[in-house]
Amino acid sequence: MADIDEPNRESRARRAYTNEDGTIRAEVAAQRAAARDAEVRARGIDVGYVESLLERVNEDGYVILPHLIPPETIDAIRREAGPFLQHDGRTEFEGYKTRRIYSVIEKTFACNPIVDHPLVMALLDRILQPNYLLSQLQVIEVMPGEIRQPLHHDDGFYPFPRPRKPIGAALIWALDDFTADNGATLVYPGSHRWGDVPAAGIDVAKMVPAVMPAGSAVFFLGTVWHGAGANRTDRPRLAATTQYCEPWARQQENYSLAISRERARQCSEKIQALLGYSMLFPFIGFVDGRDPIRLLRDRPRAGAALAPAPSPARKKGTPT
Ligand SMILES: O=C(O)CCC(=O)C(=O)O
Repeated sequence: MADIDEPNRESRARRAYTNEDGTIRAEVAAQRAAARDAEVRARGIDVGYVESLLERVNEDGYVILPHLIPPETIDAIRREAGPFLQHDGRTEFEGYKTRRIYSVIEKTFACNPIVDHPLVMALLDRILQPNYLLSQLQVIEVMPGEIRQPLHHDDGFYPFPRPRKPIGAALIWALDDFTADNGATLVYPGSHRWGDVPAAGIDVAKMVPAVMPAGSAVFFLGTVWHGAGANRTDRPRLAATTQYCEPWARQQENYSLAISRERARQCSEKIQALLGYSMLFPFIGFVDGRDPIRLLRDRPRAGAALAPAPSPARKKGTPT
């Protein structure tokens, strides 16, 4: 008698993308890498350049990316975000002479070009798992007289001992020229390799200010110790930060609540995925057993909001 399960077993084998020990199969990894490089080339970026930047990141934990955005993008951020920069920080970490905007995409789309910047995506594609997430987007204005921010590393609140792989990566985008005097971010080269150390033991004199012209960004791993420098000038230092995390980690900003679906619908597909309209296949991030992108694509029918909750139905298989 024929084994009626055989065809299913075959198709399962065709779909399996992990080895029995849970690691990604070599041919699947190779296909993914080829697709990733093709996408990088399609965006007009030299794969060799991306690799050279990654070498710096592996060595130092960070790299400065010069001239990433044009003056028009900076002007738009300044114009649209400026009116929201009204309140000084509430803690030493936020900075009592520092102004910040959170939930930025709910307030302006002007920062969107930095969120899904092609070169940044190309770097993150090599560092984090597919469908990594945006964890924070802020505009930060360090005012004259601000003192140095407490030193930290951005994935420090995930409770895993160091040394370890980063759980995220971040950029500080210079929207004014960053100088050693106006609060350029201080980074500690090589600190991504450290074990667990107390911030008080770090020798600030060995930190390097990310001096760079407006429109550039410093890219660093979530394990790199850093902090905004003191602003000893009489002018504010404007910046933005984009922070990303693994798709299995919780985002710092709760974007499913902070950004409305109407705003998310107006973002690029990449930003939608970064906000959380994406999954780490097969089980992380699904909604009603399916890919959450459907929430943006399937518009509710008129009156749907008034409809009674659907009765539970048996579901089969994994989210698609
Ligand atoms: O503004 C800066 O230069 C760094 C800010 C930062 O690291 C943070 O707020 O987490």
